[in-house]
Amino acid sequence: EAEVAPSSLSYKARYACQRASPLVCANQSLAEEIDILRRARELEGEAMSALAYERTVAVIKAYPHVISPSKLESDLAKISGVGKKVQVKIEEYLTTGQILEAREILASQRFRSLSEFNTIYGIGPVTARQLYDKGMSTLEHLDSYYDIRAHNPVLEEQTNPNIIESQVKRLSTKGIPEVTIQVGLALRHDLSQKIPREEVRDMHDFVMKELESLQHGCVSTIVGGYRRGKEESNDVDIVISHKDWRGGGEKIKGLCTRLVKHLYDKGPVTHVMHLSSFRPHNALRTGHWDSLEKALTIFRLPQAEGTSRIHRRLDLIFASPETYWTAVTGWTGSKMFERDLRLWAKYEKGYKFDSTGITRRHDSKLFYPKSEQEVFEILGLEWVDPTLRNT
Ligand code: DGT
Ligand code: MG
Repeated sequence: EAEVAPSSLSYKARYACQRASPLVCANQSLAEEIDILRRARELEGEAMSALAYERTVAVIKAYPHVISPSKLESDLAKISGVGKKVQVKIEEYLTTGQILEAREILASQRFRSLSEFNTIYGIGPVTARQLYDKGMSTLEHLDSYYDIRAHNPVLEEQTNPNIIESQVKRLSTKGIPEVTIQVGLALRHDLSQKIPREEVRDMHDFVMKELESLQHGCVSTIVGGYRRGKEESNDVDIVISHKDWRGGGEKIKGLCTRLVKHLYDKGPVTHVMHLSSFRPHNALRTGHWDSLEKALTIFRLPQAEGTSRIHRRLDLIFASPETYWTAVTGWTGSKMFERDLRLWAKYEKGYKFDSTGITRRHDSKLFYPKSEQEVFEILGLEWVDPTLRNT
C-alpha cells in the first residue's frame, strides 16, 4: 500500500480531525492500557469520564514520539487536554509497566461479564448492566433468559420472514430489540469472528453486482474501519449512491429496501436487523428527506466450492448524490474523529456537519461537495487521509 505523505497536521491541534492518528501509534501499549479504563467507564455508563479517557487515548494516538519516563513532564506538556488525574496514570504505566486499576478492572467478574455481553449484537452497556444486575454473568445465562438453544436453526428460519416483512412494511421501525438480541446470541460464534479485507471486498463486489441488476450506474465506497486500513473488521459498512448528479436521487429512492428484499429473497441476507429511511438535517429545505436509507443486516456470501461461509454484519447506507461525500466522510470514522469533526464545524466554522450534509449556520446555505477533499475544504480543514483517522 502507498505510503501516506507526511502533512502539516500537528499532534498539538485541539480537534482529533486536525491530527494524524495512525492505526498503530508510537505509544500503542500505553494507549491500550488507558483504553481499558475508558471501556470500564463506558460499560458503567459514566459518559463524562469515558469521554475524558477517550480524549486522552486520542491525544496519545496522534503523538508521534515515544513518551519516556525521564522526560515525561516535557512530553506531556506538549500534549493538550491530558488532565492531572490521567497524567498520574500515565506516569504509573511508564514507571511500573502497568496501571493497577486497569489490571483490577480486567480481573473483575463484573467487567468481564459486561464486556462479553456487550459483544453481542443488540446488547449495549445499558442492557448489559440490566442483565448482570438480574444475576446473569455468562452468555449461557443469556441463552436461557432469551430462550436460545445454541445455534438454533429454527430461530434463523422462523424469525426472518417476520422481521423482514414488518421492517419492509414499516420503514421507520426501530427493529425489535428482543429479536435482535436473540439473533445476536444465536449467531455469536459467527459474528464474533473478524472479517479479513479480502472478504470485505468480496462482500462489497457481490452486493454491488446484485444492485447493478436492479439499478444501473450506482457508485459505492466501503467505509468504516476497512477504509481506515484495519486488517480485520467487525462488520462491513458500504455507502451507496448514483453516478448521475442530476436525477440520481430519484434513482436511489427506495433502492435500499428493494436491494435488501432482493438479497433476502435470493439468500445472502439472512436477517434484517434494522431498515429505515432517515431525515437529513436539511430535510425541510430540500425535500430530500427520503433519499437517505440505511439497512443493518446479517449477510452470508454464497458458498464457494469447498469453503464454509459464515454470517457477517453488513450495513448499507444509501445517500443521494449531493450527500454522497458527506455520507462517506461521516461513516469512515473513527467515532472520535467524527465527533470532533462535528464540533470543529460547529464551534470553529459555524457549520453544521453530519453524514447527511453541510449547512452554514448564519445563512442556512447548503453545500454539496463533489469529493471528500471538498468536504475538508468547505470545513476549512487540512486533508487527513482515512488511514490517519484512527483516533
Ligand atoms: P469495526 O468495529 O471494525 O466495524 O470498526 P468501525 O470503525 O467500522 O466501526 P462501525 O462499523 O461501528 O462504524 C463505522 C463508522 O460509521 C463509525 O466511525 C461511525 C459511523 N457510524 C456508525 N453508526 C452510525 C450511525 O448510525 N449514523 C452515522 N451517521 N454514522 C454512524
Ligand atoms: Mg465497521
